[in-house]
Amino acid sequence: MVKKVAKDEKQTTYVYIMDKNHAWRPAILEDTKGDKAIVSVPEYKNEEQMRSDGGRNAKKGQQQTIDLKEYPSKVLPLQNVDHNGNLTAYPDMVRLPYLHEAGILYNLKERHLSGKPYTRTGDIVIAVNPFQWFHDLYTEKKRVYYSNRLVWEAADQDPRDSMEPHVYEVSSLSYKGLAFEMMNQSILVSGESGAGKTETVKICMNHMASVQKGPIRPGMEESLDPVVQRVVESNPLLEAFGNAKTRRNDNSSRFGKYLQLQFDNSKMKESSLTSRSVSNCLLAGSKCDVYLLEKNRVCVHDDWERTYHIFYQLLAAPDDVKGKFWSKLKGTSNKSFKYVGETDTKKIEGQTDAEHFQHTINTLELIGISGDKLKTLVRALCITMQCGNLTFGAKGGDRDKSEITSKTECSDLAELMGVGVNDLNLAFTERTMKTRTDTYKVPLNTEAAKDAADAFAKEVYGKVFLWVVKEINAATCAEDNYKKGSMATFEYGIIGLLDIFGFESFIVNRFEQLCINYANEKLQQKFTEDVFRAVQAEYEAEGIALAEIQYDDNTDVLDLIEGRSGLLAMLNEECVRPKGNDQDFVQKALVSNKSSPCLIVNMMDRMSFGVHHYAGKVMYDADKFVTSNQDTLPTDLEDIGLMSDNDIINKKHDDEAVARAKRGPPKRQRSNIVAPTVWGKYKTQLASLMGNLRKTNSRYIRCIKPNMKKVPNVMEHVPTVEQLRCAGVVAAVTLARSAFPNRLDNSAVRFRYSSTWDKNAYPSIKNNGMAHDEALRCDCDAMMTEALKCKQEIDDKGLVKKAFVVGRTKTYFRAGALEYLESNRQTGFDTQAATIQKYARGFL
Ligand code: AD9
Ligand code: MG
Repeated sequence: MVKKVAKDEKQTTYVYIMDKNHAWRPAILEDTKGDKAIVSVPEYKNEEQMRSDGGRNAKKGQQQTIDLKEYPSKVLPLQNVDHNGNLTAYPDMVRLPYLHEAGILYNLKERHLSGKPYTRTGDIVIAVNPFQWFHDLYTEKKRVYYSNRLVWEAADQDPRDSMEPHVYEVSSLSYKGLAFEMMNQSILVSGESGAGKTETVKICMNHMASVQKGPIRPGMEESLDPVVQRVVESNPLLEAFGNAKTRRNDNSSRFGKYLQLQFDNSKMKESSLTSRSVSNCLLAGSKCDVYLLEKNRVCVHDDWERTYHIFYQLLAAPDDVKGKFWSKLKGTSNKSFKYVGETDTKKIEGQTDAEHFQHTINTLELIGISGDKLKTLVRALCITMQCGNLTFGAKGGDRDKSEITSKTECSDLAELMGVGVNDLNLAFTERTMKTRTDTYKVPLNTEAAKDAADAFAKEVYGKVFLWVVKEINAATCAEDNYKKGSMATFEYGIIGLLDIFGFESFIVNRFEQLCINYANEKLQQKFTEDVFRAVQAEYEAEGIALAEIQYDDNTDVLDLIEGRSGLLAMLNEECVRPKGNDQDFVQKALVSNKSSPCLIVNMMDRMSFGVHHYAGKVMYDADKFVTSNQDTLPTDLEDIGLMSDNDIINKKHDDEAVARAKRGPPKRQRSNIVAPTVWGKYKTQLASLMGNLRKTNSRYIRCIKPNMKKVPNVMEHVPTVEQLRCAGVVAAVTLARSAFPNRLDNSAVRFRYSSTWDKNAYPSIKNNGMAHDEALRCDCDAMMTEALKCKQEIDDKGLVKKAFVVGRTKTYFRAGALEYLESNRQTGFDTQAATIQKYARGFL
């Protein structure tokens, strides 16, 4: 509480107070009277002063009285000030003397403004997007430094204590986990749009490709293995097809991605932690699963935004190149195609569209897409763009019927697809209806015909995207490399990198936002499980005292979304009902979930409902939920696609994760299958992703977007705090601080360290009537008390804080303790003389 805060020499107590515009701002505690705190709020000339001063040098400003009973968390003690009264920023926030949201905010801000984008909280790395490249952070020297220290050198304690936090430590530790602990790994990168997820994944991936080279010594030759090159190069290719300029990010990923780096670790079985002179765990390939491409963007985008990069790239190519793919592409520009349109954007990621195109073509060739295959791909892109140029008019003056009025555009499209003009015209302007006994045609009006053209374009682009992903996978996956004979045995371990859209809450939220937020709820559940539940439950089971931890459990929200009568079930039901509609979906969902604490009813609007997500409340507009969820293209459009001579669009491409999740042989008879809904497929994909992630050891990188203007050296408090809350960072820091990072079974402790221990001193020998488990515990406690005496600390109250705790079945070690024991164990084996005890005493 406020009265307990540390006082500086002048006996002034500095605190943080909650403030609407700044989230938290420094203030001076003048007095406390009963439940009231009287604070004065310093006036700052600028943000810079507020950053480091903490209220010491600013003019004393207005006084405020705060009712602490009513707002218990409105005043928080100030922390981290040095003797000059300036804020000190901690690289690892687990060490923050005062731990709260304001402390974390100012700590991150101080580091951000000093050019340090990465901060650690235990094992989680927080990456604040600097919006400027600190090239020094990503040099070969830096990469080698992290991998050598964290992977290749056996350290006697956690070397991170003396290292600046970096995402390279996450990649290094994941590699180490795979190579030396033989456990599959994953790195889960999250954050809102533009926070830096994709860049972070690229940085980690490039690092991983270099860690695998083994310990690097000065003068060692640099070379890029062709497998590594293909894997690294596949990224920009995916971005060309799946990224677009949005308001929030010039290079925004419009799909989710789980990239699995496959390492051949068959040789690792023979090696051990101590033989780290060469790398035996080599990158053998990669495989990528993709989620929810934003197909709408193919047809419409805001004026400020763009459709997918690849279209601009293609249209910026030289005429002679364009002409080789399709003669009519010569002389075209962005404005020749309505879906594309003019753009003010000159460069993306520092390169023009024309430069990007060259790179894209080179990479396509690298993965084997050239010649006719490349032509097929480019022509499929042309088909997509060409659909947008079709215009429709009423047929013979009848407004219920339509025909294509842009005859040239139509014949160009027919030529591109290799179908008849008439067939094409009918596919867009009529709909075939089937009853049990009859098949008949219904004409479409111009609006419906235009919608059909858009739907077809989206379908074609969706197929193009999945085809590109499949081709990349075929060129990079370890299975194929094995077949090609470049691997000795087919056995590999995985490091998965997840780059998936962060939580979204806009003024109007639609079906897509619900899908995205659903994925985030699932990931949050895993984060919660990983960081909180597992440790808490384990400590409880072990009988170890743990400070009460506050965290948001989101199972209620997940029940509301994916439960038996939840939103998903209700929407799917509405999609198969003949007259299913958005409003009925909302009303049914509200009735069947009325007891859910997470559902928000909107009395003013029957088309609206809200969800209390873990990251906050979001109101959804159910307009087009039913159609967005139906993934079936009308048969006329599907058939015209299958009739095309273009090999990308005349086949069905299923998302790999969905395909894998489906059991049994593929069913060909369309009429016998109930079409899966978008959400149904997505749920299957997510379940498969979560299943895969659960088999890995996960590490987390939380990306923060410090300001919405995308400029360097600015941290806006309110959005930053919001992101910290969404990411569960505050709660995670609390936990990491109270947790013990390492643990070993009690039996393993007694076995591993017994060679350096006088067995006659075992408490269990002295009292051999002890039960087995009890004997183990007593022995471990006695051994470790002795062995880790030098690692114990004296806390603020003068009490001894041991470096370990013995639980019912396991011994828990504070940071550095286990590494210390390990290093001494090896010494003990070698010399047969030096005991841990002696070694330890030497330190005292
Ligand atoms: V989205 O959800 O795909 O819209 P991301 O992936 O979170 O988003 P991205 O990685 O694309 O964001 O980063 C956005 C921009 O921030 C980049 O284009 C860079 O200009 C900038 N960025 C991100 N990370 C770094 C970094 N480590 N150093 C410098 C960075 N700039
Ligand atoms: Mg991205």
